[in-house]
Amino acid sequence: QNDPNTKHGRTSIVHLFEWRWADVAAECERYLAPNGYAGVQISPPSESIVLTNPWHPWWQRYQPISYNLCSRSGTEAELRDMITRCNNVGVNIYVDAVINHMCGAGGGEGNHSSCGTYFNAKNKDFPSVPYSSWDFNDFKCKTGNGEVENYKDIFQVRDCRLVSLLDLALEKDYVREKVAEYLNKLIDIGVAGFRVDACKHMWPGDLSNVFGRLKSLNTTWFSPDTKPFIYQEVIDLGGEAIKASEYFELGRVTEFKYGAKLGKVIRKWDGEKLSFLKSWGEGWGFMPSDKAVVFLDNHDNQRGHGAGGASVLTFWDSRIRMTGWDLPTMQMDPLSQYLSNKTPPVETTGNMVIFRNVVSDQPLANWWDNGNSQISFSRGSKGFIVINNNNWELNETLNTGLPGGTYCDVISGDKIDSSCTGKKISVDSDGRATFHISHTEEDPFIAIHAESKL
Ligand code: AAO
Repeated sequence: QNDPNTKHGRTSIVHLFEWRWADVAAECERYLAPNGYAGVQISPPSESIVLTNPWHPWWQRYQPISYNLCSRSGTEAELRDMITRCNNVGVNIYVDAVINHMCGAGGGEGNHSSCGTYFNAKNKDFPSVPYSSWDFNDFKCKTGNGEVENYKDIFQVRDCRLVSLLDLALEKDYVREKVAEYLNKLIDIGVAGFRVDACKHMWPGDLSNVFGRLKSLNTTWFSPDTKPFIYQEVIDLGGEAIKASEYFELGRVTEFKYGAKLGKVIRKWDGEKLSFLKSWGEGWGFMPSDKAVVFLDNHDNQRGHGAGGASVLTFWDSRIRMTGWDLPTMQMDPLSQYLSNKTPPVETTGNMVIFRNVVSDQPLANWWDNGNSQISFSRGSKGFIVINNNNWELNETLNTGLPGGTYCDVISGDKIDSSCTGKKISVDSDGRATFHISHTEEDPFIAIHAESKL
């Protein structure tokens, strides 16, 4: 369950937040597969509440009212078609699974759900699953208002309501089975795994039981006995009672420190410098690499929800974010905030996703820095990157670790057949090349790799 089950040596996934299934399918075919993307995290496909104040907010998707595969992203038929088409071009689908809770306690009664299914939040009645008041945790929660009030108390966090969301009793065999049925249906349709929402609010033992009920992946696209990839959303920035490490046995965990710390380095807060990245990795207090899913920002902290703090780089910081240069495992879709329920345009990034695939089996080598915020390094003999985050020019002759030849910089342009639409970098037979990067450039960095050789 730690293995993302990616295909063709691909290594990055993208979150197409709030995209419609039909658009995800088209994106897999026209852009993601040709550009080496391993997979897509999709918004929750389960039927959700429909809110009107504010009008249809993105977060209504995190309030299930049934496990019907019928959401604002599309119907079950559209979901199935998308999963098939993405799998057919080698792009995996990971489902954002909301299993900690149903809708908010104040969600009302009626058919105001994405497919018109009846529910009654006050009575905790969700007849389409069915769940009734017996299936919720309120009897266990000890806080006065039934809410999580204090993140230092592990019992509150797991037994009480997260922001008033009706908290499912995952200790019950019946609830475990209903959740597993939902996930297994998605496995049968062909998904590769799950981003499991709000895991901090569920007991690891309960999750272990639910995950133990999951089937192997669909053998149309995956080898027999392949387990679904599990990555658990646990926000652990330190200072709370619940640790990410409690969930390592069950699968991988989202590493929120990664984006928070990298944001500080790029923004040069607290005296941070790019040169400090020489030791970037577990030494910075991150979880073990083989347990982590790393990313710069997520749908919450882009929008002032969740956690990560002001340092997190989002699409609002396009120049300093330098999309992809740090080789994230997951990138966020920058456009989605405005585009829910609309067809998105083709994106033009992705060269760094290919870079990451090309260098993925290569170690960090040839590190250079100016003692400040100009750095360069290679990944073995397959890729090289130079970054200028200082307020002055970079003019250096550097060891690239690459075989001699002329390379196309994939930041300023693309290699098309044997020509380059961006800067050309000439590497000597001894692996050295001269770089000029002005601090006023739009993207003050250069990246070349084995497949961008001309
Ligand atoms: C909405 C309304 C609510 C309403 C509710 C029900 O906003 O007012 O009561 O409906 O009617 C999303 C939205 C929510 C929305 C919900 C349901 O973000 O606003 O509620 O849908 O529609 C915690 C959880 C974490 C969760 C995060 C948002 O632990 O799991 O809150 N993320 C996921 C999803 C998210 C979704 C849900 C869960 C629910 O990604 O999109 O909610 O399905 C601390 C804790 C964190 C905690 C944060 C925020 O963070 O560590 O565990 O996240 O607080 O409460 C420093 C600390 C840092 C701390 C932070 C903030 O940085 O270092 O640890 O300060 O205090």
